[in-house]
Amino acid sequence: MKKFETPDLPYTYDALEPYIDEATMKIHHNKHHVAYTTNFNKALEKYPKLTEQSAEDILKNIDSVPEDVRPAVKNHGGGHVHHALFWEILAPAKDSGEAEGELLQAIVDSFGSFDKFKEEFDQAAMTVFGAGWAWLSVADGKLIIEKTSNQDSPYSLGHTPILGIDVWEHSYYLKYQNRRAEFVENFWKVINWQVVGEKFAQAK
Ligand code: MN3
Repeated sequence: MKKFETPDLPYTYDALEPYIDEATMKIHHNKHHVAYTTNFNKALEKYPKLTEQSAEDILKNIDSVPEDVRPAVKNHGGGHVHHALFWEILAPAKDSGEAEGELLQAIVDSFGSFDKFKEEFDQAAMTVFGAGWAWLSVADGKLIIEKTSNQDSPYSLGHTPILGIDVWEHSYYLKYQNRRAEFVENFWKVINWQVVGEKFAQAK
């Protein structure tokens, strides 16, 4: 049976400083993400055939996962997939770049302007109640902003997330405590726009 693995970060733990601190990155990647991956694998042990799909496809087909392990697959599989995406769409501030080309055009088409998109995304990130994520996703070829609770996945809604912000408190509390707005604002400084553009090109 295939075992899913926690991917290495494509940069060092301190690479996103001062916007996302080293201590948070270490715990978030090495403890939280590793725990999601471990528990995802554990949940799949009884049904090894499921692992013939990608982790994303398992979430897309969540309704066909046997009921006894479905909650665990949803929570830990979601945690595994979402964090893998999160590390990928981040980059040191000097390498962040800007949204451009087809992605920028689609953002303007969907939201009116980049600033308007940012405003709506921030609003989504700020209004996730409790633990969850805000996403920029592709749904039926169009860009949408959406929120999910806990590790519920856009994939399970038939959407493809191309950018996401983790607003679980473990994602920012060490550095920002209750100041989620400051974390959300600083998130924009460390987005890997090249990767988001590539994800858009694949998903649209
Ligand atoms: Mn997290």
